[in-house]
Amino acid sequence: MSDYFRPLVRNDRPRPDGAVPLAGGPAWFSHVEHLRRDAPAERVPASALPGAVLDTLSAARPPVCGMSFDRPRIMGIINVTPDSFSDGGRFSGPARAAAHARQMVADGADIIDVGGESTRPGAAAVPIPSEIARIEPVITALSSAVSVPVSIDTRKYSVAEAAIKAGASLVNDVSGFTYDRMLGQYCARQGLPVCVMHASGDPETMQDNPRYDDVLLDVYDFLAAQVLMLQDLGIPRGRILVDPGIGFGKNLAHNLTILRNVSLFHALGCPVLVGASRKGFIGRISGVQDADRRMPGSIAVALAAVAQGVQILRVHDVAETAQALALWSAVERGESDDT
Ligand code: HH2
Repeated sequence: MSDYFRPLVRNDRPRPDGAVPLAGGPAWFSHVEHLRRDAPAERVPASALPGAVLDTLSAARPPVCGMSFDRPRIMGIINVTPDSFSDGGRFSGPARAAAHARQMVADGADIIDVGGESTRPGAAAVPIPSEIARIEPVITALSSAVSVPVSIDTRKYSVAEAAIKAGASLVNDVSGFTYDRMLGQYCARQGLPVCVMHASGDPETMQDNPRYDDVLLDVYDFLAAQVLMLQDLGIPRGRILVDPGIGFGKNLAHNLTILRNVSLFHALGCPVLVGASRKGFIGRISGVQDADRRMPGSIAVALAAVAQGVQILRVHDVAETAQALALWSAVERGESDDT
């Protein structure tokens, strides 16, 4: 791919004549940034875009797991791992996980993401039987405890299969369907929605000097190729979420470049998910070493992402994120229960 089009997303009202809705949602754009690897970026009006690009950027995204994308959605995180960087060990066991999930839903979570393998930098792979033993009873408990969909955060087909049988309904693969060839095939056979995330390298080594020609465009090309691969397997674009993978084989400058330009990923025609919650770059910039104390920075990043039309935020702090989104929407878009 040689031409990339990043919508310059706006949220203010009223929309001017010629404003194009972004992904059929409340955000809009009238101009895009035309990016190329071998030429400076140019600002061009939306009216000058090739028809297919304009259609992809503006078309409404179909609901995924019953979630429509007319407002930002919150994915609450439950890690049933002893070693996750922020909540490791805290929610292991079905009863504690179910209580936490119930609270997250009451606080505004639209989907709960359960993971049984830490993917923090330096983490070692977990054997499949251990990962299944961690997630299966928790997903079974969550299926009756909460009314929202549950997703399984795994790179492995056998783990996904056990999770789906236990009641999960979306597969979130941080390897972008590169780790286990059978996972994509399984999701296609089962008609499951998926989240395809970019990672450079595996968790054990991914932060050892990550390099890109152009981080934004390289991540975009990877996701574009994986979306095509998943479509070839039989998963329609409308069932695919895309995620640039903040912190996965990316240094501080890489993370910031992606976040600053995250609206580019709307050109893939799929809802965009961002998971920045409590991650290391927030600690680097804020000087806060304790991951549990990075909620304010996480919310700042979440709001910057929704300002660029990101549809799903993967977060630890659901209540705080929901409150921040409600206020942001009320101020920026004039949307509140009282209007
Ligand atoms: N980040 C983590 C895990 N899964 N999935 C998606 N789609 N996007 C992400 O950014 C993402 C993810 C890592 O964060 P966390 O689950 O909090 O920690 P750990 O991997 O240590 O369990």
